[in-house]
Amino acid sequence: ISYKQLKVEDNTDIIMEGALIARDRVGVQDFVLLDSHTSEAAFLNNLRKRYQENLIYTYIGTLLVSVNPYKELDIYTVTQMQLYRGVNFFELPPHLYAIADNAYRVMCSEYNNHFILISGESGAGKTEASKKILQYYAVTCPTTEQLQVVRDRLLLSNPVLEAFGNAKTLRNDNSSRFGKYMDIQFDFKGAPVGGHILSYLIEKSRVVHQNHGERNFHIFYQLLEGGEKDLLCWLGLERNPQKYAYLIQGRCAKVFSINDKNDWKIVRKAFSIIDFTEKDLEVWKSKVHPVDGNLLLPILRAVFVSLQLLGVHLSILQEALTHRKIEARSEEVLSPLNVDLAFYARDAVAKAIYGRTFTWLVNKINGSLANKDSTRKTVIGLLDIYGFEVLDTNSFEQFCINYCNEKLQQLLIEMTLKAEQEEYEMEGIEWEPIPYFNNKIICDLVEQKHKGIISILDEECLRPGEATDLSFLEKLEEKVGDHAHFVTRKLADQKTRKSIDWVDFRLLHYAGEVTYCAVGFLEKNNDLLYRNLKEVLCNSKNGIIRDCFLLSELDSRRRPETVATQFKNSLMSLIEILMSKEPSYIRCIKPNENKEPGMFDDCLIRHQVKYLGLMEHLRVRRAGFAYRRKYEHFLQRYKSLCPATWPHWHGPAAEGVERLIKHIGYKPEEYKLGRTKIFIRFPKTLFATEDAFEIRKHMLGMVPLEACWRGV
Ligand code: AOV
Ligand code: MG
Repeated sequence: ISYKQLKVEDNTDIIMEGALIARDRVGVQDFVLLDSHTSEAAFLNNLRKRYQENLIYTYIGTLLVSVNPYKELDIYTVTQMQLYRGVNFFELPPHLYAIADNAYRVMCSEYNNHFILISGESGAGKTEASKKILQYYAVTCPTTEQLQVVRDRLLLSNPVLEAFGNAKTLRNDNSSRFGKYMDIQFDFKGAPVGGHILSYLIEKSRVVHQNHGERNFHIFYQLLEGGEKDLLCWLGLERNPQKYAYLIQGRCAKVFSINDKNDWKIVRKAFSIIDFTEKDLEVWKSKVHPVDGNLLLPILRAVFVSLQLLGVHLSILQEALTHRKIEARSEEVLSPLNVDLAFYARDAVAKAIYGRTFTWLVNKINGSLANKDSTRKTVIGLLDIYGFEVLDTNSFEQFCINYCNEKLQQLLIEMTLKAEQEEYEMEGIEWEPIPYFNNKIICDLVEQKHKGIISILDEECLRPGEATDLSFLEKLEEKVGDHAHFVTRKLADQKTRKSIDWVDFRLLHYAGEVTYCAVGFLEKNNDLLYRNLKEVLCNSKNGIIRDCFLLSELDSRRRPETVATQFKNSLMSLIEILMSKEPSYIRCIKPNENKEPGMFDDCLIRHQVKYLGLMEHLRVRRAGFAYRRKYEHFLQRYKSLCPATWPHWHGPAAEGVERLIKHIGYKPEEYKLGRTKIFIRFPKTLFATEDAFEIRKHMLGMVPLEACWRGV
């Protein structure tokens, strides 16, 4: 089949692998081509038709909409990858690979940085998409034997981070419980030469508590199921997860869709490739002597093993877990903890160790991905973050996760809907404004200095002993009670009919209403680890624990930033990183709540289409232009197509472009000339120009023709 045959024309049938598939059955591959582009019903209809034919990807211009198939599809093979390599965006059926390839090619030709933002609610397919994109680059980018190590490390960083950072939730059996932004660095030849990962707020409360039907992080179950006998013996662990209170609160240690034993093998292999030394791996072994189970009561045995693993003395840890050091008139007094507080202290230690070891792990991976040579590199960033989440009981963690999703939605609005319209205005292109919901108002409600929910929460955290979760709730009512997106029981009657508990507050998020239970907000935001426990960990004999708890922390008298504020700041800097790069977007949709293949739940999907702003996006896109480029870039690329501009054009670039497009015969309805850019309405106009350019390159002896057609 020839390359040309694969070309998909507007509204005509798609010829794919020799088979003619009627458009009626499979819908259109770009929503922009729908006859009735303003109708939500037509939009859903198209999405449904395609989904039923296993066509899970559809474009809105250059944005990719993906619907989770919940089954393995035969579209991620190496052959498929090769097919998409170097091919113009709209010439093949929509795919993640087209998005990945497009970002890559623009990066190589314009030498700029990119990111791919993958968004959607929990279980919609973000993590799978990000892994598949990484695989695509690993397979299709040029590499050398030397660079293969980097490639393997990039790929294998995933199973390690997933083992420690993902867990089974009610929404998703492999739910990301941390946010991840990964830069893949490329050299001037376009070879991946390194990477860097930023991680965001891991949900460490899961270490000590899981809701019904949920699990702790995968790694614990993998270790118990797959860990070698010697290793478990060293760790003083038994295979049966039922023995461990931290692992069975959700009552589902075993999950049908997960093979913990196998996953453990992958993680172990990954560790060796990611350059973990045996010394690092001693996190599992640190001088623990096998414990004779017959000699000790189980509880004492557990304490004994923990002590050795943590590298601390029994008496010191015992005291730290049962007492609190209080400073009174420059004297330190030890005050005993009651049972509840002692449990609290124990949980706080477990959470702190897990959270910080996770950061240590990310740093370690970054060390192994780092490219030390100083030549200039370009990057493609992949953002895969925890999706919007509504549970039966929503706590501080959901508040942070949903706030993060609000921020990403805001970024998307800023960079697409708003930017698109502002650009037309700036460029002097005639334009009918399209209304859309801007969720900035909700972001402000959460993050505004002094007035936002996070500030109010922080203020309450500054009043230890006096403030409670309820006083926080009262402050919220007082300060943001009249905000259109905030509801409490006191205010519920005026704003909503749905009942609400007296400890709850409700936020009307862009993606729907979420009721948060205020209980635990103060404690989780403070994230307090008693000083004497910190001292114990800072003085640990275990190198990794010491790396995680620096002695310098003990000297600092400064109050550490609260969890929410740290998170807010890290998101702000993430947004800054992203804003400086060229974006591509993938919007993932969850088709049903049952994780079931083939089931297209109209109501659920309509809701997502709505809050993701896909209709607005389509309207903007439909009314707009598929492609735009600065005059200088456009002229530089295509100047060989016109005798007046080849080999050099000495006048202003805009005039050069005008001469050029007149020469190649653009019709007036196909383009518009702005102040600094040319705007091209239809992809096919650009394809024709690209084709002419490829042939011209061949004629000029720059490239053999086969390379132009990429071997098809
Ligand atoms: P998420 O990343 O968006 O949720 P995942 O990417 O983990 O969701 O997808 C959830 C599950 O859906 C996966 O474990 C797969 O079983 C299935 N799935 C997703 N995409 C595909 C695909 N392209 N092909 C086949 N199966 C797929 V969260 O991390 O919960 O927000 O925090
Ligand atoms: Mg995920």
